[in-house]
Amino acid sequence: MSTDTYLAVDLGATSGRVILGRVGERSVTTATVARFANEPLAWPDGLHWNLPAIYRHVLDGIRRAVADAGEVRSIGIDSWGVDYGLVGPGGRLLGLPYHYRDARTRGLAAELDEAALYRRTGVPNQEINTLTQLLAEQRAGTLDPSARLGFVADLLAHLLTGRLAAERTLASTSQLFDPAGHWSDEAIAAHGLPRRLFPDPLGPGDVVGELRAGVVDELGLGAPVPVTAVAAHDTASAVAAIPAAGPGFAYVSCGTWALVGVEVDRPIRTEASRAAGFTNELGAGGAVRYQKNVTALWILSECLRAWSHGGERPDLTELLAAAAGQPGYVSLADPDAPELTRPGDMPAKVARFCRRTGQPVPVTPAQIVRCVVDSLALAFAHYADEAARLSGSPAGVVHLVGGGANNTLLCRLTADAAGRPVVAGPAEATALGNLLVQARGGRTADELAAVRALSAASARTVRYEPRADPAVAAARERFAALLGAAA
Ligand code: LFR
Repeated sequence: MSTDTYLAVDLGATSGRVILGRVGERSVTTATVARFANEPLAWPDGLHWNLPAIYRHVLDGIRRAVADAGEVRSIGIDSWGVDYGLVGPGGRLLGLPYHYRDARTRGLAAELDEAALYRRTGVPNQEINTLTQLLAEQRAGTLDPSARLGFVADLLAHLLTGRLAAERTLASTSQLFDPAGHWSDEAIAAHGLPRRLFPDPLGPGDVVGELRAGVVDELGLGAPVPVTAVAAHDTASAVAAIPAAGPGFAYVSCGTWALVGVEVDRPIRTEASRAAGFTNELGAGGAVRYQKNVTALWILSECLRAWSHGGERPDLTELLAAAAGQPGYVSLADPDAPELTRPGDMPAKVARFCRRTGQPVPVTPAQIVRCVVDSLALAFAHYADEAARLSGSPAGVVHLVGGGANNTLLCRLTADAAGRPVVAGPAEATALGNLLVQARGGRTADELAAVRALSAASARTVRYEPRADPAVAAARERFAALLGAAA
């Protein structure tokens, strides 16, 4: 049986990976060839991504992968959404991309006409959106009129091939793209942004180009390798690899963020949907990811950072075991309360949230972790139900993919809170989706079904059945009442 080798470059907000996939008729095996930290740079003008360092790691990863595998059929790149860099004439990079948590967008999203934007783009106002970031640059006078914009994965593809395009799943995170599949000229014009900023879109499964001669030489490759556009938004790649045989599921793609939703055929741009904060982002196979962005494991990593001493981080597995021994649903927090979405002393902020909302104040690390994990599980259940209700799609099971699938306490509590089974895994869904879209395509529903079948045949999953817990219903009500309990 023949196998083909593909390479996935998977760029996350805290780390990047280069993963080699050997794809056969009925299974896929993966091997990580490089893993590196993605550390932002706090520069005088704000928080940036260290794109040159990422590029260097990606080149080293490709070199190592080709040395290991002998031959690679294609390379696919995915990254987190919304952030972009600007490319000037001749392909010159105009500065480093900003980080979506940079403070320059504070308060700006609230000034936008959300109802009109939602009708055009299916995306509600969020400070992190590309649109908000571009408006901050426009006001600061730093938006070069000759520039074109490249989302992070598209920028890397540009550096490798010389071609700058806008992959649709990434573009759909911007609040400037019509989920029908093209840039929204109205949204762009309404904000006085230059139309030439926005490169032509292409979709999962299209070829971006071949590695340019300079890269082929530098890496000492025998021949150029094609770069394929995958579902370049990391969440879209993760959702593509959900090991489901058919429709009828909700999903949680859980890492730094959790994206909680359902897949639908066409965007839902109703007022009720806007009020509930759901986005319509594009997926592989022409699907629309109807989902809510929830701040997720980042809250726990910020807690660990605050509890670190002399560079030593406490062990998360131990903390989760201690949290599992704590009583549940004592204190709950809205993971999207503004203070919990910003860096800095997270345990104190969680405690402050509980005090402000009249709940017992968690003190020990185990109590704080329990509060966070209870709250995330309740958030996942709440938004999975909302997604099913607002879209009219049944959601019999919840597929939980991404790093959160390794968190047993979180998966178990999500099943209890949702009152339906959670199928957890694969944890490496993003890299798998990236590899499988290269191998099986990402344009049609049939290609997406083939990607999912292969993922289901290869991925390790754990099924959590909901336990009857009489405390769940009251906890769900308390959680819902906390949403929007702003400072
Ligand atoms: C997840 C993700 C989310 C996006 C956030 C910021 O990694 O891509 O989908 O909302 O990061 O880009």
